[in-house]
Amino acid sequence: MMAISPEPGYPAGMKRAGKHIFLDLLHSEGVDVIFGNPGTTELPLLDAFVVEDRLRYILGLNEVVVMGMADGYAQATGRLAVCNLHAAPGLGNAMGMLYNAARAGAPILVTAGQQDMSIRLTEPLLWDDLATMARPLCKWSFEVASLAELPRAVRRAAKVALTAPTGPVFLSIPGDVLTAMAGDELDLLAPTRIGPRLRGDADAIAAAAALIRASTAPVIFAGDHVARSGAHDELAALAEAIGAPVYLEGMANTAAFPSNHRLYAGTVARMTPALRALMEQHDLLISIGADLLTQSQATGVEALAPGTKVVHLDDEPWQIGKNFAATAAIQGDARATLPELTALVADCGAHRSTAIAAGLAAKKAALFARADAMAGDLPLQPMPVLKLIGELLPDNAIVIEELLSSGMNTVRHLVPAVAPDSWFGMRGGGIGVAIPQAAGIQLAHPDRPVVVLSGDGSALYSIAALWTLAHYKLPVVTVIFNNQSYRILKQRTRAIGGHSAEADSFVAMDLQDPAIDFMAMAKAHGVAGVRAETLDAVRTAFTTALAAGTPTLIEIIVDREV
Ligand SMILES: Cc1ncc(C[n+]2csc(CCOP(=O)(O)OP(=O)(O)O)c2C)c(N)n1
Ligand SMILES: [Mg+2]
Repeated sequence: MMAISPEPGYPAGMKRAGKHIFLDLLHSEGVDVIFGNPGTTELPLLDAFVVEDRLRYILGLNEVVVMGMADGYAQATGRLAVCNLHAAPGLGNAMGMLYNAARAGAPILVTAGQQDMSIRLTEPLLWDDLATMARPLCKWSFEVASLAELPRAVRRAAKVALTAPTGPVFLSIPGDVLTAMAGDELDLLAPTRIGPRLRGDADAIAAAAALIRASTAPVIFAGDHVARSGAHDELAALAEAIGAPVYLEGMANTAAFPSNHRLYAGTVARMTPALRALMEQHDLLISIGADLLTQSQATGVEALAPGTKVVHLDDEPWQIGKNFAATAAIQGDARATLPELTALVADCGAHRSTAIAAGLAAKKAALFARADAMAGDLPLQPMPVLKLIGELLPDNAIVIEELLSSGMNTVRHLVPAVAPDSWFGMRGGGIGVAIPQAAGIQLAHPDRPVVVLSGDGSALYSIAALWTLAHYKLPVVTVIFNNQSYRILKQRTRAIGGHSAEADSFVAMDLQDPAIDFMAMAKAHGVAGVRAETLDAVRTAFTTALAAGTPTLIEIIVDREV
């Protein structure tokens, strides 16, 4: 039994308040930071922080920022991240970012203060049924009715968030749970961690090997699970052995395969006609933890031809065969399972690898040549800017990407994404997550350069995160590609071929009149601001910002033509 330690400053044997017990529980679950934005229902917790020296409270100026920070921290560490929101409106504000975190499988314990149980029935201000609000986006959602329930609820929440498929969980914590007192009669219980290295079923692996050996043109799609599992080497060994290009899944979030590997083929298209064209060139799709196949818009075209055979390995059974029948279906951890598969296929396609790599190298060279050809253009084109940033980026940097039209499927060639924990971006598609995530990631990795690549429109959803960077001295370099528009929406509107395409006119997609003053925005939040309109200026601004040790916002003026 874990005994209750005395409240700081009080003699042993005294009863201890729920607010301290809550922090004891989190500390013993390995938590060292809570991201939050406080209100009346959370005041007991904030009061506890006055004498708390094991955990830090990191303030975000709204719940979009708070939830995004927790998401970044959770994804960058793989450990439990905790955030604390303010009752129903705070949880409501956080929902978009909670959606992103859920899609990314980020292990987060989302908590919200709740009105006291004693007045719950009267429907007080800020009250609502929080557990029901959070439930669709969380693996488990529960309202803690008493201090007696708190230890078991926190233990279960942490275990559920961290067990594959990892993801957010929610606890509603009424104020009177935090102010109630308990003594040694309350057992704080202990953490449970389920070992993640589940090895796939031997028969399913043998079935997958047989399909691969019979294939003449296999293709591999790699997803977040590969990065989380740390299975780069194991996947590279498989790809070389079977002679297959490796694509990242459509809404590629992590560096699921090292971009400097000779079989790295970039991200797959998000639109199904392009995806279908790619799949016509292959007779077997091998998905290693990829989301098959996220569509960003209905096109009426199926991504896979009928009868395409699929080998599907994932730690998440829900994903396996979800939309496309898995001919061989393996539930397991990639790093633990791939070596057995690679051994069984015995270099069956290794003879193809060099030719495939040569083809990919030629495509990559052509892309770099295209970027070089645009190097003299003004206003700047995104491609030469990205190529330059890629050249200047330190090896141990972490990139958080939310570029939309400035990035698409070129950014992950032009800016290297090598280590499995070196890149995060846009899993859920809800924009405004990048700068908050960067704050969480920089807190998790204080010694690594952290760089945000964001569109102007996206940055504005959560620009208040700049203040958190300044306040906690987090030296994130925030690079904003400013085209004064929602350019990707213009491209998509034009593609549907209606009045916009005909008249070259777009409603509600220009961020002008007035233009957003990003330099004033930086100054207002206490971070350094630099505007760059040429490649030379980008070079100077980026190298200076990396060396500064304090946060910088770099605004790059890029072409706004659609
Ligand atoms: C929370 C949320 N609101 C709205 C959207 C719709 N949306 C997708 S991209 C986009 C515009 C992005 O603009 P910007 O970041 O400037 O990139 P650009 O398209 O100009 O390259 C919008 C509004 C979204 N994905 N998520
Ligand atoms: Mg824009």
